Amino acid sequence: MKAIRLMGASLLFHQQASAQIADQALVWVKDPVTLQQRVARYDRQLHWLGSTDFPLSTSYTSGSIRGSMDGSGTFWVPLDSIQYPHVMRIDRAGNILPLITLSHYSMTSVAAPNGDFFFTTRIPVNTTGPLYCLASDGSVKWASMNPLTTFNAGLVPQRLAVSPLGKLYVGGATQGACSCFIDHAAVNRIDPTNGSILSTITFPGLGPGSNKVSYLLETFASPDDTVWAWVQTPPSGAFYFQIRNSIVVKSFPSLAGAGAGTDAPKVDGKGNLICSSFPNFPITQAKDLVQLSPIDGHIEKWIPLHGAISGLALIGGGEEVLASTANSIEDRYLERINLVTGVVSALRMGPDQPGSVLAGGDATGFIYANIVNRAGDSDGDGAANGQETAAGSNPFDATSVPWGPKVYLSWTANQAIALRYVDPDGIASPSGGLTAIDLQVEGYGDLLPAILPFLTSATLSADGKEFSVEFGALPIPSNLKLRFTARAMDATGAIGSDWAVTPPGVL
Ligand SMILES: [Ca+2]
Ligand SMILES: [Ca+2]
Repeated sequence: MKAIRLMGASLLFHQQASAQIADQALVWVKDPVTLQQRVARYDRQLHWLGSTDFPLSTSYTSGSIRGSMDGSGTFWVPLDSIQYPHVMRIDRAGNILPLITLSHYSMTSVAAPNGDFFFTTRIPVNTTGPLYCLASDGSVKWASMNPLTTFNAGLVPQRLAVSPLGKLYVGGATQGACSCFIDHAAVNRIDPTNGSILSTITFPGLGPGSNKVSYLLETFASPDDTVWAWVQTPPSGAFYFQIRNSIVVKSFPSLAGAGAGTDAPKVDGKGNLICSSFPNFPITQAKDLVQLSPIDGHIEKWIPLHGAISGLALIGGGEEVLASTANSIEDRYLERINLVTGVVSALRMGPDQPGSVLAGGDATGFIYANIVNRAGDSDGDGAANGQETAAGSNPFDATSVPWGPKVYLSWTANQAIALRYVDPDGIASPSGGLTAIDLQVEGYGDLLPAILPFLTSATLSADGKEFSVEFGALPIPSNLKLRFTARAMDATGAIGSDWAVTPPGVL
């Protein structure tokens, strides 16, 4: 019961240190009448931080834009416009930096560990343009058709992935050696310094007879330096193929799970695949968040959301997901899911945020920490980004560290508040155990002292590393629509936190 005696110690908590990459998510918003596009920024708890109009009116489908984050928190955006051959950059305060002008129309992007960016392009509409390599100052290092020469099936766009060790892959469609007009998905490994092809992997389909058509739907990187290819193989569904260097090391059927909207699945710090539920087109029907095992593709988690998923991004240490969802033009949400507890908190988007869709690619910077710069320490807390995402601690918050405490907040079926504290040092360890806990209610302060009389259970795990409490029969009105934030600090000053909206969980 040591932790219980520590209630009311919230003054011990200090302000979170700021990292170069802000803990926020970028959301595209588009006016359906004027087509004016803007970017809205939201924090981890779904507070609106600000909006910035795009400098150009554009006419693309906003959800398809896959941007990439750099080490300063600037988001590099291929405009995917047939009007403007520009790459747009948005800094962490929402400012639009000077546009970068290419000779072709950029479609999708990926960031590399050395600070370079790769962009696929087109020469308007259905003709593939060169693959571009841009330096961190926006200058063009090289632009070449060479990486794409094997993709002779005439389809755009190509898919891009860069592994944590900087291996560059581009995927597309080829007619294969038979030139028999049957498209095969293919992935080329490319020399990132000059665009030459190092190897080619093709993925024949599984259809009956000579119908071996297959389509590459996505490529995306994993923290273990592999890259996934998600391949549709009509009529038998889809498969995930895991590529290491130039070899397919594993494949399994896609039991569920697709990209969200037109974006790739996301990968957490342990390599799990986080995606939307529907296994095939039309993927806009997917209303459930799914976690797949990278071992054999089995479904580890299946969490219903409030609408069809149009965008996904991991945030914080990767135990949290943000999703944009919609049931109609008007009925749209920005949702936050705790993957450990399954608790969903949603913000219903107002009419002032038309067409809201989470930015594709790296909308939060999590991919930067988990894939692009695993060796870096973006928040200066002494733990490398990759070490933090592997442990589920926040690479952009110096108070959140792999050896620090965690807390998980949920409500039971009868609406008792359940708090679970986890500390790898041991909950009661004098050197690293918990020293303070609180339960902040937005606008009201620490609720923990007030609910102490309602404590109905308290359990310390046998190994002393987990402590669970429940507060039942609380006089809390239903549908309060308040954000609750539970925090725990340990003897080293490390802080773990979780938050949720009071049931039923929609703001
Ligand atoms: Ca760190
Ligand atoms: Ca950290």
